Formats: sequence, structure tokens, C-alpha cells
Amino acid sequence: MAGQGAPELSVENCQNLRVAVVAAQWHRPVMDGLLDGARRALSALGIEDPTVVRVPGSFELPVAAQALAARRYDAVIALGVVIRGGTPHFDYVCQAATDGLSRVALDSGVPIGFGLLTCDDEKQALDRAGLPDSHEDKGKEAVEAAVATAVLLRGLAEQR
Ligand code: DLZ
Repeated sequence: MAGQGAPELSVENCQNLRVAVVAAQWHRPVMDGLLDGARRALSALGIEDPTVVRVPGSFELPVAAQALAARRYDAVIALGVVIRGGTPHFDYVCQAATDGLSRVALDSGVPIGFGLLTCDDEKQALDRAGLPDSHEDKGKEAVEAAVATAVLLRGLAEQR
């Protein structure tokens, strides 16, 4: 499940969407890449000056995403990196962040871009961080998925 099969999303009519980004702070070089990739993708979609908030770690992403979703953002992008260590901590943080973000999206109806990298080592994470030497740009992917879904939901809400 490493990028093969990802769609080329065509996202239109999204310039007036209100978008927020919530980003964890662990593993700074990777997070800098994810955040830059997300900002570039938003700018390419015509969404300038998104709200960006930082939380300490990925475990804190859901509660901040929940607060942003309650402030009537049309989409929230969650960015984080969890790297496997020698204890089961990795599994708990990944599970809590994933379940929490999913719950926020379903409870609020606001799409959450899932830009959480869960990697065995830092090399895997850097390869997905949208940096000049990376093969993938997961910050960009998370933005495009959340914004495309927000456009879809807006269209559905306008249907009678
Ligand atoms: C504690 C911890 C560890 C060991 N590893 C990571 C990580 O790889 N990525 C990450 O985003 N956060 C990590 N954290 C911090 C937790 O997410 C959380 O911030 C703390 O447990 C405090 O609640």
C-alpha cells in the first residue's frame, strides 16, 4: 500500500472553502516536508492563508481537529509522523490518532485529510514527506483528498 494506485484528483470550485491544518511536532524534518507539501497543494488549489495550528504529538491531533471542525471549517488536514520504536507505544499512538480522526470526521461531517505517516523508520517517513528527494508527498495527498471530499459534500448538501 505504498502509493501505487493513488488517483490523480481533479479538484475544482474550491477557492472559497475554509481549510485548517493541524500538525504534530515530532520528527521535525519530516513534519516540515509534510507541512510545506500541504501549503503548496492548498495554494495550487487557490486556497491561500489556511489556518495552521500545531499540537505536541500525533496523539493530540484528534482533539485539535475536533475543535477546528466545530469552528465551521469545510475541511481539516491532519499531519503527523509516528515512527516505530522498541515498545508497543507506536501501535497505541497510531490507533488512537487514526480512530480519533475518523470519529471526528464522522461526528462532525467535516472531512479530515489523513496525513499521518506511520513508519518503521525515519527513512520511510522522509521518502513520503514531499521533500526534494522524496518519492511521495503525503501532505499534498491529504489536502487534495479532504478538499475534494468537501466539494463533494457541498454539492450533495445543495441537492434537493
Ligand atoms: C511519546 C511519543 C512517541 C514515543 N513517539 C511519537 C512519534 O513518533 N510521533 C508523534 O507524533 N508523537 C509521538 N509521541 C508523542 C505522543 O503523540 C503524545 O504527544 C504524548 O504521548 C503526550 O500525550
